[in-house]
Amino acid sequence: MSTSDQVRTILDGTVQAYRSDPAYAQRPDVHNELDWIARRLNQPIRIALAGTLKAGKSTLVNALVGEDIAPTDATEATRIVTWFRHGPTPKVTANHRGGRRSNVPIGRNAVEGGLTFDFADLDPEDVVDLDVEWPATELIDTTIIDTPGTSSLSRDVSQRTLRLLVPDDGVPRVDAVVFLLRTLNAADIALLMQIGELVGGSAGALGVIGVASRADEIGAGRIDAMLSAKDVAARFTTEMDRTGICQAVVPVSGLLALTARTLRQSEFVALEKLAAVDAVELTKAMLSVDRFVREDSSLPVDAATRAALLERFGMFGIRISIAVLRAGVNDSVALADELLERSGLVALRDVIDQQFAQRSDLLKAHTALVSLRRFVEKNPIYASSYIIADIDPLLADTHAFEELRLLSQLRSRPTTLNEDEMASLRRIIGGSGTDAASRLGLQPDAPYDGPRAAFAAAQRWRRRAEHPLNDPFTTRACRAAVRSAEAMVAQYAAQGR
Ligand SMILES: Nc1nc2c(ncn2[C@@H]2O[C@H](COP(=O)(O)OP(=O)(O)OP(=O)(O)O)[C@@H](O)[C@H]2O)c(=O)[nH]1
Ligand SMILES: [Mg+2]
Repeated sequence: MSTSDQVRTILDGTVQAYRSDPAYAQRPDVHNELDWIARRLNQPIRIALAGTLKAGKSTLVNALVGEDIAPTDATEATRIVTWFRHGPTPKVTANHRGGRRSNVPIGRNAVEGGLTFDFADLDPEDVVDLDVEWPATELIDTTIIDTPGTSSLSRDVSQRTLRLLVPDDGVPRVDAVVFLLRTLNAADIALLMQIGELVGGSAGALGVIGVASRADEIGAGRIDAMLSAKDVAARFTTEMDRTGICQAVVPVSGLLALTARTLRQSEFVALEKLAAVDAVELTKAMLSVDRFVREDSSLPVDAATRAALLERFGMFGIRISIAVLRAGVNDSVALADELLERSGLVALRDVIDQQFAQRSDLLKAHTALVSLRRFVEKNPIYASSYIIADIDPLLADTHAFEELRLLSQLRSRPTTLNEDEMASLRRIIGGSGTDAASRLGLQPDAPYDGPRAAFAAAQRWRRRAEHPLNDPFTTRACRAAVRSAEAMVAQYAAQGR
């Protein structure tokens, strides 16, 4: 039986227990809450984007969805938690304190073309969160939550994000978190720890990815900005590794990614004109932002268009586009592909896919178990101890949860594994994808090696687990690798039958 099915069985039993308990039989609130926990198992995975003020969260939401739907202007909307879900037609609803819901008119920002929500009839203080339904394919399997930036200066706004990620009642609202950081300081790390505890419960984080955001700005707009960003991300990774919370850290330029995904033909034409300018002259005109947007510049593109390009691409984006065009790319689709690749979004989506999407049932099952446990503690009945006795072993023994915990902890805790062993261990417990070929490091065209490779891996990790100089954590990690390998041996045997 899969973990999700086991969770459903426990849930069914719990529903029965509360229905037949006289103290709760007439309590619709209690039954609704149970119903809500169960329903979430069948809904898309919920991924929240969180981070410090102006870290680029809303821009990254837009880049991930491929449309300009999360407001990035400085209106009230940026101070409210906003849920982006799939729906047949665009619709924005405000959830008020006390449970009232109201419709929010949607407008287009005249200058940038992005969405704005009309708050004329709303008191932001009274709004708990916003619900945006949007017909984007990216939202079919994933609900994305944009959160207000956290900062020590703006407590009330930070509180809204914390209430979502670290709710007082301990019932998780989201299944996974992408944490954006421009710089790393003690407050960021403290917040990250709090979030990690929420997402994974006290046993360690499940499903947190770090993003070194606005990566194009790191190199001050130079062509090698994204390369420097990789260095910075590597440093971030080391810092974050110490917190033992993130499974991966990726440098991303949300702005470049969004522009690539929504590139306009007129922008392509303007960039082509710039690319045709004499190299020395262009370098001079692009020495600084001020020079580039100057009214009296001799560049063959008018000042307003240059300013618009700057807004959409950033200095780095313009430079890299020109370099790509000069290298012979001559249509807008190819330019968009190249920019998307360089933005880091493709890499981020791969990591989200590996860490979250391939495990979405598990992450949701984990959320349901933690929620149910809190629920039962809060509403005690005679069967409470039996229900908890079903939940706890599942939380502790589900091997896939252990894999996720280890993927985070392996970064922060010392082991006696050498570099090669560490790489292979991370792979076998699913760090590069959860399918057998990724775990065993097999080439896609040599699948027949699978059974033998799985068997050999099980033997190798069993020996490694028994090494006399292992510390307890190393032994635990090696045993997990044995279990992952044995699961594949069993899986291949079942397929061969
Ligand atoms: N150069 C560059 N600018 C970016 C990038 N991402 C966002 N920005 C700019 O940074 C500013 C803030 O971006 P937002 O996406 O609104 O950031 P946020 O984290 O949602 O901000 P708050 O919700 O207000 O905390 C905007 O002017 C964006 O255009 C990026 O990747 N590169
Ligand atoms: Mg925002």
